[in-house]
Amino acid sequence: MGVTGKVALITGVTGQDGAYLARFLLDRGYAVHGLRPYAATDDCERLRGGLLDRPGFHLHHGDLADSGNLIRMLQATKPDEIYNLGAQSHVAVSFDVPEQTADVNALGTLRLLEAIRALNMQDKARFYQASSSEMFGNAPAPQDENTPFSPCSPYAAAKLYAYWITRTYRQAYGVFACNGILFNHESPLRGAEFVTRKIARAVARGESLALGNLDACRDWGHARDYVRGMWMMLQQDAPDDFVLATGKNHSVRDFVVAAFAHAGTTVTWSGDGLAEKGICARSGKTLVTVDPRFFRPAELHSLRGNPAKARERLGWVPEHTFETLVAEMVDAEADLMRGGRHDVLAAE
Ligand code: NAP
Ligand code: G4F
Repeated sequence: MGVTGKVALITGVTGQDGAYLARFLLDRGYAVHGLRPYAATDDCERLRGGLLDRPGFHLHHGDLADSGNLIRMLQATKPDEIYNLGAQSHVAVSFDVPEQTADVNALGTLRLLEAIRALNMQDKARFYQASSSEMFGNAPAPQDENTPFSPCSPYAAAKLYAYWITRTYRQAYGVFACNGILFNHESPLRGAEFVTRKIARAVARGESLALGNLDACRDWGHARDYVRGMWMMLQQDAPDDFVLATGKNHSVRDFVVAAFAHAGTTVTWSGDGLAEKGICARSGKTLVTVDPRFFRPAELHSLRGNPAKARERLGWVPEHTFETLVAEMVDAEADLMRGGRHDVLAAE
């Protein structure tokens, strides 16, 4: 038991947000139990550099596809706060594995909520659901808590089920359950197949990049700010749903330009569509090409959130900007190249 006397359970603790949230809660005196699905290869990279050995941190095998396991984990850990971050979180991959995505992201959430109900824990355990701005689909920006949902990927459809079942258990059974509708948030711990990390890595290594849709716009914030917002939601007097976003968006092309600029390279663009190229202004070398393999069967063109409710009700304000995020990601990749590590315990 930590100094606060509180216990948290995090599904998906080995992911980007899981690592930042575990650190955030441990710093506040929580005992943290993290669930990770079994993996044949090393899945604890993000937890190294201090978290794994930290007193109060406990790692368990746990899977959102296994109801019995979830029930036993709740019984064993008796959490005050449950953060359901576990998911198949890659939108493009969800078109390849839609059934598995639905099983984990949608039914997994139901299984966890049912476990709370079956154990009669609704008066003790508060529940956070990792909902997503993907649920808005191509609804016009800015999107907020009142924007109608219009999912356009198997990932978003599964997350929408999880969003509604979370609200249902709040209304029907009195679970203190909150949806955080989070816009894209990144960090040096972002998975390597997401576009920001892919760009940062190529820039730091001096490699050329093949990308998909350069025009897509996202509201990119920093994961460190967003895990703080998750926690704030569960400290309120009453459960509710909140958008977390920066309120500004940029295109993938903007991210490329900013990342190269941070490394001292100016990119100019030539050509259209599949023939578009990003070129080094100084050397004329091709740095970026467009590869249709990275296009999606359905694309979400522009996300930009309105975080007014979170600002007014939670007092949540992001501390990182687009520019500091890009710089941190490129610098972290450069450190990695020199033999350093992405460290969740790194200075804030
Ligand atoms: P992430 O890095 O992909 O982490 C997801 C975690 O879920 C990983 O630890 C993964 O483990 C785990 N997981 C996968 N299948 C599981 C299963 N069957 N049972 C239990 N855990 C499972 O994602 P993230 O960026 O940290 O995002 C955290 C959550 O927020 C996700 O639910 C995501 O969909 C949601 N979200 C993210 C963003 C964002 O911009 N980052 C925005 C909105 C919502 P393995 O790695 O071992 O598979
Ligand atoms: O980095 P992405 O793969 O993130 P995406 O699809 O926006 O999803 C992330 O944010 C969601 C919140 O809105 C989360 F719910 C979800 O779990 C995940 O964390 O792609 C961002 C944009 C897309 O429009 C994509 O088409 O970048 C475009 N893109 C262009 N080239 C690319 C690439 N995306 C990837 N992954 N790889 C490319 O080469």
